[in-house]
Order: sequence, then C-alpha cells, then structure tokens
Amino acid sequence: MSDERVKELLEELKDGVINYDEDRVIAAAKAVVEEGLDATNAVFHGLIPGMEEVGRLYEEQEYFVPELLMCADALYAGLDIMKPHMEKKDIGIAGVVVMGVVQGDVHDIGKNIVKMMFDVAGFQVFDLGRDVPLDKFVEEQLRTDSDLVCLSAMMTTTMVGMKDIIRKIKEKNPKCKIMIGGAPVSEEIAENFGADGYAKDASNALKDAINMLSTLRKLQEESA
Ligand code: B12
Repeated sequence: MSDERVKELLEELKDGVINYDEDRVIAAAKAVVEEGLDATNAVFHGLIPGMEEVGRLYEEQEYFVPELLMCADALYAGLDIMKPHMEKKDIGIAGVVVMGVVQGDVHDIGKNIVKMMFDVAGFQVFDLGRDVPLDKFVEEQLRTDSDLVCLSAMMTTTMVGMKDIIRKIKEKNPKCKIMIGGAPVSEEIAENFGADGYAKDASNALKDAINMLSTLRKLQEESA
C-alpha cells in the first residue's frame, strides 16, 4: 500500500471519530482490513488520535456529553472491525490479568485499548468492565489467581477508590502485582496508593506488565 493511501486511511479514521461519523469510520476500517494496512497501526495512529482530539474539544467546550458519546460509538465501530485483524505477538509469557474501571466511573475507552494490547500479546484477560464495585476486583483476583490486576479511573473522584482495592488485594495476596492508570493518575499517585506500577498509555502498560511478569516468574522459579 502506498504511503499516501496509508495516510489517507489514518486521516479518515481520525476525522470520522472527531466528526462522530460512524459510517465513515466503518468504511475506512473495512478498507484497512481489505487493503492489508496493519490494524494495530490504524488503531493507534488513526482512531486514538481522533479520540484525543475529541477530549481537547470537550475541554474547550466545543463538544459536550452527547458529542462525546457519538464519538465513542464511532471509535468502537472501528475497533470492532479492526480488532480481529490485529496481529498476535508471541512474547513468551502467559500472564493472567484482571482488569476493570473502578466504581462510579464509566469511562472505558482507555481500559479497552489497554485490554486490546494485552489480548494481542496473548495474555488471558478477565475484563470486569466499567463501574466495577471495589470488592469485585478483590474477589476476581482470588478466583482467577491472576498475576496482575489493572485498575483504570478517569476521574479524580473515582481514582481514590483504587487505594482501597490495592490495600485489600495486597492483604489477601501480597505477590499479586497491581498496575493503575487513567488520565488523573500519575507515578506519584501510584506510589502513594501502594500500586506496583503506573503507565501513561497502553503500549507502556504492556511493556511494564511484561517486566513485572518476568520478575514474578523468576521469583516463582527460584522458590520452586
Ligand atoms: C469520552 C469521555 C467521556 C465519555 C466516556 C465514554 C466511554 N465509553 O468511555 C462520556 C460522555 C460517557 C463521559 C462522561 C463523563 N465525563 Co468524561 N470524558 C471523556 C474524555 C473527553 C475522553 C476520555 C477518553 O476516552 N480518552 C481517550 C482514551 C484513549 O484515553 P484515556 O482514557 O486517557 O486512556 C489511556 C491512558 O489514560 C491509559 N490508561 C487508561 N486506563 C488505564 C489503566 C491502566 C492499568 C493503565 C496502565 C493505563 C491506562 O491508557 C489509555 C490508552 O492509551 C475525557 C477528557 C480527556 N481528555 O481525557 C473526559 C473526562 C474524563 N470526563 C470528565 C467528566 C467530568 C465526565 C462527567 C462527570 C461529565 C458529566 N457532566 O456528566 C461524566 C462522568 C460519567 C461517569 N460517572 O463516569 C472529566 C473528569 C474530570 C476529573 N478530573 O475528574 C474529564 C477529564 C473531562 C474534563 N476535563 O472535565 N466522558
């Protein structure tokens, strides 16, 4: 595919999300699949930059909640088409992860992008969805015996719930690693809440998860 065509499709995806034009996103996503453009590239350089621009428009009060919802629908329409075509990578680590957006918070786009990265890397992800009661994370970690729990929050009000979840999980299972993320979260907050890690975006989340799981596997081998 020519560089020009790649650029054109990425722009279509981005503009389609910004203009909440679901049909346009669907047409571009189908073209990505049919013409063989790398679907991961299309998601990360087309759909996500579109949603980032939507965030900016909301902050500038050009967009309001109804527009946000329509933009999110357009983004999800594109993801549904391209996700099955994202190439699986073999990273040689079979990680089990529990993931969700904390209670009171329905912002799930970021969490779903992180989940997608983990799926592609071959992790087994137990996705609890959004607005997840705090104790549900603790129960699911114990039920699945997951290596890692990923918590997402997009509001300063809901972010505080993470501290409670981290404390409860660590009490029951100190070996379980916990990573947190979302717009209001920072390295400092993660440290303060007692999390093992923080990542600012989905690719860093995967990198950090791989590092954490490699360390965990080494410790498990040593103690076996
Ligand atoms: C889209 C959106 C919505 C949509 C959400 C649709 C959906 N299905 O998700 C809707 C319209 C529902 C919505 C509602 C509301 N929203 Co809103 N929303 C946004 C917006 C514009 C974009 C968020 C987004 O999707 N970004 C794109 C994704 C790709 O990025 P991301 O979420 O940041 O995720 C990345 C990283 O953060 C990271 N990450 C995310 N999770 C995790 C987890 C882990 C473990 C790791 C490692 C990394 C990680 O990786 C992701 C991918 O790279 C933001 C503004 C912004 N700039 O963020 C406001 C924003 C989050 N919303 C806000 C508010 C206030 C609200 C409402 C209260 C508005 C209202 N008056 O009703 C409601 C709250 C509803 C609720 N109870 O949750 C505020 C929060 C303010 C605050 N600091 O508390 C923001 C910041 C806007 C603002 N500046 O005021 N919203």
